[in-house]
Amino acid sequence: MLINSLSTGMSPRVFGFLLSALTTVSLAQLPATLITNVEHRATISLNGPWHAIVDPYDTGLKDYRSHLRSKDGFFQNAMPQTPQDLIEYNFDKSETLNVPGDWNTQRPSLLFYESTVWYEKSFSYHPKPHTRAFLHVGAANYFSIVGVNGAVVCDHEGGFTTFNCEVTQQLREGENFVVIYVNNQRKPEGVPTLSTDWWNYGGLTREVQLVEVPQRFIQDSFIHLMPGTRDQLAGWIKLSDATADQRVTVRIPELAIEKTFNTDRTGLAEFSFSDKRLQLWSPDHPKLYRVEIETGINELRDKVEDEIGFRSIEVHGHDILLNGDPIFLRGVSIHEEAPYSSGRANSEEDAKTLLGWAKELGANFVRLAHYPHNEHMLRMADRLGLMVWSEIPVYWDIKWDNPSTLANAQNQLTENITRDKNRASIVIWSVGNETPVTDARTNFMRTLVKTARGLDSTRLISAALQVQHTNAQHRDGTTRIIDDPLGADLDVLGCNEYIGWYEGKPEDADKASWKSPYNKPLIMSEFGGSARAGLHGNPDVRFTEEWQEDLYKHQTAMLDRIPFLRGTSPWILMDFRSPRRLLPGIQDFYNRKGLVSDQGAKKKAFYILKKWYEMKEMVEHPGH
Ligand code: GCB
Repeated sequence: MLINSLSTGMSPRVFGFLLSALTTVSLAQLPATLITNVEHRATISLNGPWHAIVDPYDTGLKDYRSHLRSKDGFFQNAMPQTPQDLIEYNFDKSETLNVPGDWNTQRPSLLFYESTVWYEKSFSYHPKPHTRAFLHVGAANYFSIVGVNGAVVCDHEGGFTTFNCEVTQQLREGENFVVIYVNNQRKPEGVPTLSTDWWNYGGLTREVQLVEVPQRFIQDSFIHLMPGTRDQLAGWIKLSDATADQRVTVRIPELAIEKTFNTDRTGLAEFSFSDKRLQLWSPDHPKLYRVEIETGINELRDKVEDEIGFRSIEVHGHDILLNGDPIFLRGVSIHEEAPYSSGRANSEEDAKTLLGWAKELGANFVRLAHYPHNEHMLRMADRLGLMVWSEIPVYWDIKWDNPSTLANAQNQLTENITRDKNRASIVIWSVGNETPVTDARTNFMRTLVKTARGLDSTRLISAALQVQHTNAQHRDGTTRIIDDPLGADLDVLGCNEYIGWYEGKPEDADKASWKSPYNKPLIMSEFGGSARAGLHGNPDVRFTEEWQEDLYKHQTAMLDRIPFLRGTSPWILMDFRSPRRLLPGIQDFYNRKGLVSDQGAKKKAFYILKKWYEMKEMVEHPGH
């Protein structure tokens, strides 16, 4: 959580209360300092090589005996001034790691490393008059502390969300340095907790930049199609200061729209207006408009632009409606893992490859599992016309009773929604995956559902549930019942099932039928099985492409018989690294459930799913 905040001149609680009643996205819980749409701001990149000190004992942070936090630590980036000085670290003489990038795949010795690395980068800077500067970190897994020129400026918990801290006061003319402590130790109370089925990549895994803004700037904005309408836009613009009567202009040049609004005393300008010429965003027509927002004059002038699509997403009984029309979500799940090279994905190129494969599969939907992905993915999904399920890493069995775990999950959810709320592609916020049903868990998850709804009432809320096949309560002969009590709180039911892999044989799907007590759409958010690309044999031999192919044949036939099914996101697009997958010669630390191997080879099951999706599309749009 951030320890640096902008001054609004009002307590965040009061400020939030004033706004929450008014807006579709409530600002009540938005992180006070997060600057959004950084892609379109004036930035100075700090990407590239950073000096890195591997510090498994936290020597640079903690006292050697008490292990309490020491005063200065390596943030000082100290250098001996005389030959007598004793300083037992040296950034300049330390080897570098590339940013953005996980440390695990940059040095063989760090592949399994789970502890601390200190990053240091020196750069020259020229402070500009009337300009504020923020250090912006795309993601640092898992816990990080940021120092600038020896002063600690902020810390952050959560490995997949963006944060920034103001550094205007710390920066100076000429040479400057940033030191960032990053620790990826798994913690029982963390989000995620100790056990995951993905690699615990550590480091500054996304871009690091300095963002320059005027003294008073456009901190955040949201513009969207008003639910229930086809031509009405609504939203708000939030200035960094709580200042009334500031003029804010919204322009959409392609529609010759120019509207001016005034801020209220909290610095917020709310608006709505309609335009009959509006073309809506959809997978078939991923129309984006350039939207400009401007405020202030002279040195207080701030202008940002963005490419934004407008669409509505609703549910009606078992149906999911996109722009008012029923749609089947033909999807696939994706981890944020780089094609061909492994390691964390973080480039436009990676996004193009991964989402390009999804398109080739015939998908109109992707589930970005199990945590918020980098912004390139969302912007690419906007452009390619892929609907997105976005998720936070509330995964398996976390500390449901621990208030700080809940606060942490809420904060990650809030940061996720804050960064991505203007992406038309996102249609679902998911609050977690396969969380075992207990009262404590359901209360925890309900709080997250409320948080998401409070922040954004324009999207659907879901979670990937699990029907415990071993638990007789959820079965009635061969019928599986989606009776998780959390279903009552969700707009869309997500369900993970592994008939034919963890449970029984692929052909068992032929006898399975599904029931739900809820009058809601279901997305089968996971199903699948493992195959090592290139391993062929009989369909009854595990890990062959033929087993996986056969499984997809039986699965798709079963899915066709679920009357309330409105989407699928099988597990998973591409093989990904996992420390839990130990089988030599087959897994070698990879989860092999990919339809595509980590080297880009398409497995046989890819084509089964592709054929099924083509058929689904034909049924939905005959003549397409
Ligand atoms: C699941 C999890 C996913 C795993 C997958 C598997 O149910 O949601 O994170 O990777 O199963 O392969 O076992």
